Amino acid sequence: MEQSTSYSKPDHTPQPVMTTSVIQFDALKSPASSQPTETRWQVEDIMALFALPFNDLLFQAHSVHRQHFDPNAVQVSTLLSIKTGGCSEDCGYCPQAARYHTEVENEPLMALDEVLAAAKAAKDSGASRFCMGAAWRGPKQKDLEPVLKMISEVKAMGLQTCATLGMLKDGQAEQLKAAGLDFYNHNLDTAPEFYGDVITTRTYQDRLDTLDRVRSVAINVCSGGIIGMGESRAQRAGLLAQLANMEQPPESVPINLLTQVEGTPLHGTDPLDPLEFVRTIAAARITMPNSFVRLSAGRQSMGDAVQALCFMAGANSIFYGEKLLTTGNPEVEADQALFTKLGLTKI
Ligand code: SAM
Ligand code: DTB
Ligand code: SF4
Repeated sequence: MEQSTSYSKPDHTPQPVMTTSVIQFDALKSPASSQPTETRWQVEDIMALFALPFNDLLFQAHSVHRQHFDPNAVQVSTLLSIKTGGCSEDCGYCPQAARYHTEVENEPLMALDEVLAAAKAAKDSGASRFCMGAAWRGPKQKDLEPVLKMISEVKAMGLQTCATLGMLKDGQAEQLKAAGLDFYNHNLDTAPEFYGDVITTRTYQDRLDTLDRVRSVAINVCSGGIIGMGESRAQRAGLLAQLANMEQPPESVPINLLTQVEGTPLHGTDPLDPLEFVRTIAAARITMPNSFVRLSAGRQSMGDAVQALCFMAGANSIFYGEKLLTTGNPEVEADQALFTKLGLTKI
């Protein structure tokens, strides 16, 4: 296919350093930026993928998937909302924004022992990564300190650690790294042109700046978006182009289907055709062949057949456990039955 020839695999091979000093290469190399530095994928190329006959798109995506990953292995992460509700931001999809009237209450930061109990339960059910989410615009220093302790203790239990705490300021990524954080989740959410229709209290550039801070300390980047917010297909392609054209695309790309919550501005949006969601997963797989593509929010409304198509299209990660942050997710037993039916194993 033409599209696959336009993709050039990023070369991460360290180049020789012309110095006799003891400084290591990594200390000299500037960190990969989240700003697009070259256009590996034009939005039109991605639109052309979306426009392929469904079988051709899935075949291409599945072929790319097999070249880069075990097609029957799915990474499983469990989410915990360590600080729920009362958020100052105006993200139009989010039940945790204080300004919208939803059933979510403003709760204080969870205690360390409760977080560790949830992490142990996640590990016992087979999760390999534990992701802690907070309904903040960004962490204040007094908030960050107890979270650093949670990260180091969860890591000591033998789980990979992930956090999603909002925008980071200078010095905060360094503290997270020192605590043992493996992944930071911060989504671009949508294409730059549609972003202002959904969120006004922080900019696209703010998000890219946070991703740069995460990259600069060598924490793995987890960044994706939400599909089904009323964006156009070109805007879905635009989100993928932003992610795929990063100097180093995210290691993990969550693709969320909007979970519509009563009281949020996006409640009542026309539901997306599930096959368009599968196409988005396939296009993410083709444009970011080395990334884990996570089939994230929205699985509860999909049923087994649509989820199976997503795995075929190259999704190889899920959130596992009955709850996402404030909304529901399939029961662990249902996921276990699905994995057995599809012959999938957990990473
Ligand atoms: N407050 C932090 C932030 O926004 O960066 C971290 C938590 S926030 C809830 C994490 C992500 O969850 C958002 O960026 C968004 O992509 C996703 N999300 C929130 N509400 C959602 C919904 N109703 N449906 C799908 N995804 C949602
Ligand atoms: C991501 O991309 N999806 C997760 C995680 N990162 C933090 C969150 C989904 C939230 C769905 C709505 C809720 O449960 O509140
Ligand atoms: Fe706050 Fe995050 Fe929800 Fe936006 S997505 S309102 S920043 S919790």
